[in-house]
Amino acid sequence: MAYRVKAAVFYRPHEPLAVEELELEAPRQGEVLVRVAACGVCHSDLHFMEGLVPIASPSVLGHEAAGVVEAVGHGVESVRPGDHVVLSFIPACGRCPYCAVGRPNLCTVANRAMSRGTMLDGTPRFAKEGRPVYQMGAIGGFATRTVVPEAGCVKIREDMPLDRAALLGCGVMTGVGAAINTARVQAGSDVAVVGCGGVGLNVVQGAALAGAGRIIAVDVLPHKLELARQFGATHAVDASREDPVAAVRQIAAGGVDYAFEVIGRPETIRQAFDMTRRGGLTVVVGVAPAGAEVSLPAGAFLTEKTITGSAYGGARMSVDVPRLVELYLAGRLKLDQLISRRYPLEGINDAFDALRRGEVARSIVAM
Ligand code: COD
Ligand code: ZN
Repeated sequence: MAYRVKAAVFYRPHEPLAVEELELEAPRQGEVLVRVAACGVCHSDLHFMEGLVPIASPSVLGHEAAGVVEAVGHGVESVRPGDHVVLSFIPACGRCPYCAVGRPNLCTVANRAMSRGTMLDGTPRFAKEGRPVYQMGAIGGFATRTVVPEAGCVKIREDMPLDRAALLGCGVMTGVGAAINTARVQAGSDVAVVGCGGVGLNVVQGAALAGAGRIIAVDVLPHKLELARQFGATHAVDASREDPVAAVRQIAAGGVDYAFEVIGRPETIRQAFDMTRRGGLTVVVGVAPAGAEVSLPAGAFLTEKTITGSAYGGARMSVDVPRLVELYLAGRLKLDQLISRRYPLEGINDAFDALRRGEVARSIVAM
């Protein structure tokens, strides 16, 4: 059986998304049909729309979604119709060498599906007049319904509001996870976060949850710095007015223990490295445009600095998402304050314009 759905489709860079009807195939073995409740608008979607990162086309964008299971394919055991789920854009296989060593965010099988925009078998479930339409992150969340791998579904409590749960699927997991899982920020340590957008604000709140001492927010927009304070930043540096490296080094004598880059630009990656103190850790969350390179001062390695990437906040989704839900319901994780605006699916291009102009922390598309 095929379903008719409404979805926002990417055809080529520098063009608005087309909101149109698509066919959606029923879930195959090991797959799940989900009615999407909400999908967050992330800068990574915009990277594709701006042609900075290649993606299969046509493609339904959206990788920060939550919804309700409507049907399951053969062999699906972990969820059933009616379950509330957060979707993961890395549906880890559980068997590859990365999964086996406890690093499911690096899963070979899931990352291949993610970069192709397909299910784990290499094909997408959306189609337009019989021709395949790909699914960003094996999700394609800007749609009224989608089909995802069972491993991409994380069941959550039904009293968790689905629009806020959607944010756990990317921005919150990527940001909080970078602080807690990747960096393992120590209580009392000094942290700098370069770029306080939807993901960076979550690095700030992850550092606060971990008990960091100074948390220095760096951005070029004063209202982002103001938001960062609400998420736990103790200091703010406006990089459009002063040299962020000198400012951070002055606030945290000689630099911070952990500096996070959450934009995806070679210059800001270098700034994050330079504001990291001797023996400290630089964590790169942002992904720079294809082909970009970063240069680092070779002498700095004598100071035992470490630089690492962080993919999906080092997520182990089945463990981390329920934990984040509990923190939210206990009033310890800020999600309501992240949602600056809500749009209907038809308004999705306005949501991307607002993100481009830096007006929002996060917008969500509510189906
Ligand atoms: N100095 C300081 N801050 C800056 C500068 C600068 N030179 N330039 C821009 N900023 C600020 C902006 O004002 C804004 O507040 C922030 O940086 C960026 O925030 P957003 O809201 O536009 O972007 P996010 O938070 O939605 O996304 C950031 C990512 C790093 C996740 C994204 O851009 C990215 O690199 N994605 C690729 C990585 C990826 O695919 N991850 C998996 C899915 S997210
Ligand atoms: Zn994202």
